[in-house]
Parts: sequence; C-alpha cells; structure tokens
Amino acid sequence: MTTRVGGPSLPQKRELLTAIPGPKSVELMARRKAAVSSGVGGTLPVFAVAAGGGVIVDVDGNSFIDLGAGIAVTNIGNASPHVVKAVQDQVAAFTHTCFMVTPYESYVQVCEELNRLTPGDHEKRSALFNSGAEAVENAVKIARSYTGRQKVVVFDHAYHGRTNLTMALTAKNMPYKHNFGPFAPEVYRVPMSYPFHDGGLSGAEAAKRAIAKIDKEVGADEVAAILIEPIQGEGGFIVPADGFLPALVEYAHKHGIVFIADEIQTGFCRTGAWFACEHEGIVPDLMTTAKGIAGGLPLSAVTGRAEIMDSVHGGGLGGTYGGNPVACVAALAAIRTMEEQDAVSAYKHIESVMWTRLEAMQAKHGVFGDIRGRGGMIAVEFVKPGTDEPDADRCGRVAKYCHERGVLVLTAGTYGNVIRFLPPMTIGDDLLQEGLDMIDEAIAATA
Ligand code: PLZ
Repeated sequence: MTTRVGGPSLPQKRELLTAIPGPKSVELMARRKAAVSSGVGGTLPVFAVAAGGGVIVDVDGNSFIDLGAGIAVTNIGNASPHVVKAVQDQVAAFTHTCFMVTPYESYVQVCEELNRLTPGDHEKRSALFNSGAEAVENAVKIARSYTGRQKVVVFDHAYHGRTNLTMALTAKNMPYKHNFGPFAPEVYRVPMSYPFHDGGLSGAEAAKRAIAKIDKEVGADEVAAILIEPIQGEGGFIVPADGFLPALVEYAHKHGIVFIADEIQTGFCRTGAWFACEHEGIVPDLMTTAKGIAGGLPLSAVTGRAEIMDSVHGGGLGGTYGGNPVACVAALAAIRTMEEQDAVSAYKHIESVMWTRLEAMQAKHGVFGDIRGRGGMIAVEFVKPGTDEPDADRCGRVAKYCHERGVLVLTAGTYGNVIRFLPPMTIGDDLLQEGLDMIDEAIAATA
C-alpha cells in the first residue's frame, strides 16, 4: 500500500473499502492482543495510518468521519500545518535537554501565552507537564503548599485522571478505580449541579447543597482546594446550572480556598470560548490544561495567580519531560492556528449545526433525555422514551452502528448512556452533516 500523507490534504469523505475491521486491522488486532495489555481500552477495532481535516484513514484504506478528535485533543485538526512545520524544525534542532537542566525559550513562550490567554488580568505564572493527570496532581500540590491545608473537594461525576491521586479525585469506579485502591486520602466528594437529574434545582440552590456538605462534613477552613471541571467531560458533558460556579468561587475566596478549574477537556476554544470558565465569567485561581494545547503532542500545564504558583519551594515542581521542546513549539503553533483561524467562531458554528440537527432528531425519535454542551462539546443522553431512565444499551448500539459504517463517535457518562461529539474544527459542514445523518439512521435502526 502506498504511504498516505495525513493532514488537511486528505480526501474529505467517508469511504468504506472493506468490512470494519478490514483484513489488515484484523491482523493487527491479533498482534495487539498478543503484545499489548488487555487492560488498555479500545473504541474502534481499526488501526490508523493518517488523519486530517475531519477524517481518519485506516490501514485498509477506510476513511472514517472523526467526531472524537482523539478525545478533544486535535481541536485544530490532525497534522495541522503550523504544528507539523514547527515540530519538524524542532526535532532537527534538538529534541530534549530537560528544562530544569538547560532551559530553552519555547517553554517560557508557552507560559507567556497561557498567562495571556487564561481568564483574569492578574499577574500569573505557569508550569508545564506531560499529561492532564500530572497537571491536576501538580495543581493540588501547589494549592496544598500555598494554603498549608490538605483537604481537596471534588464533585460527583468528576473525571481528573488515572494516577493514584487523580483516581481518588475521579468519581466513577468502573473502569477507572476498580481494584486499584487504596487511593490518596483527604479527598471529599460533594454533589454536582446536574440540571437534567436535579429536578429543576437552580445553580444557586445546587451550590448551597454542595456548600452545606463542605461546611458540615469537611470544614471550610481545612480545605486547600475546590477542584472542578467547568463542564464535566467523561462524566457526560454536564453543564452546571447558571450561577453554580460563581457561587463556588465566591465561597472559596471567602474561606481562603484555592479554586482550581480543570479545563483539560474544555480548554482551547473547544466550548466556543478560549476557556469554559468564560461562559460563567469566573476567574479560577489555578487552571489545568492539556489535550488541545499542542495539536496532539503531549503537553499539560498549570496556570494561575503568581502568589500561589510562586509559593512552592524552589525545585518543588518539575519532571524530566515536562514542557519538552517539541511539545512546546507544537503548542505555540497550535495557539497561533487557533488565533489565525478564529477557532472560537469555528466552534460556535459547529455548535449551531449540531444543535439544530440533534433537536430535529429528538423531535423524531424521542430518545434523548437531554441535549447539552457548548461549542464543539455537545452530548446527548439516551433514556427510555418518555422516562428519565438511562438507556446505556441503546446508546452503545447507536455508537456501534456508527463505528461499523465509518463514523467515529465516543460514549461517556456515569450511566454510560451519553454520546458525546468532539469534532475537530477542521471538519467541513458536509462531513459533519453526514456524520449526524448516521446518528439519525442509527437511532432509527436500533429502535
Ligand atoms: N481532566 C477533565 O478530561 C482526560 C480520559 C481518557 P490525561 N480525559 C480523557 C481515558 O479514558 O483515559 C482528562 C480530562 C479532565 C483530566 C484528564 C486526564 O488527562 O492526559 O488523560 O492524563
């Protein structure tokens, strides 16, 4: 087979040349089974060779519509041109020195950009890491060091990672925590604002419910940090009711608690704003970012108030690879691309296309209990028609139907009944519509 070059020049079409999975993927699946731990999850049974625009091409030449963007990572598209060029130039110059040993400018530039782009015009500092979980761990370390307190408050349905501390911070047992304990101590979970399951509780009322629990069971003056995703990702794109987040920020500040926004999934224009906190006008003390930051290269960050970020003892933060130079130039290229191509508007446009179509599907099939999200982060929650009862089975069958026909969708949610859409902004309207046609068809076919 000829080598296919990825990126935006790939033919933008859904095309199946074989059954899914095709023969080459079947062969690779057998090798995967023999070589890769079965503990590592898998969504599509095919192997990628190229991706770009709105498609992923597999080893058998099948072309899938990408409604997942590698879990909200390739927001600017796969193999995005500025990123490709920056990475190629950087690997030819040097690949690693370790920023703690011999620093380089691109790390500083990424921090400058994060300090500029994140909400609030106070003085900020940033530190760079590799994965989202590592950024969350560091945000908690920094908040504990600054406050001299240990307790961390998190929410129902939260997802913050798979390392030991972040498993403790994550709500869902299966598959993230099952058999993996004991977990890190001093983590306290309180109720989230989940409008669809909250029976009309307002944001202020939901905040009161969470705060009452913190006051009674945790003790405000013992809390180092309140950590929350402004829109929950793995939990099922749960958008808290208006006023919930501002009330929590106000409470945090009244009690000297560091408010940490985990924007790892919501960040970098994904929600139709640079950061989801902007929709509620809140300014977090610390913010964690990753995923969309570097066009697909592994990079994460903690950004926040200078006095908090600088309160840690010298040498207290770091890691061998954190802020690797290849990832840093990719981040600068990705940020430049988002600004040049107005990613915020691109995602607002995607939101309007998806919203219109999903509402029409709901009118036709009545299987969505809820359609929610912002920008290019929209989800539908499947219920048994006419009830609030989660329908994970239907949700799974719809996803499978799409996968077998060349449309990549991801599921999510505490009840496993959510399909979430995370298309790259480079998906064309035609391809997006075709992907949504497939959802419509899948719902009808799985009735
Ligand atoms: N915080 C809000 O969404 C990662 C997880 C995929 P890492 N979400 C995708 C999986 O099943 O492992 C995520 C997130 C939020 C933290 C993380 C963790 O980021 O880069 O996966 O460590």
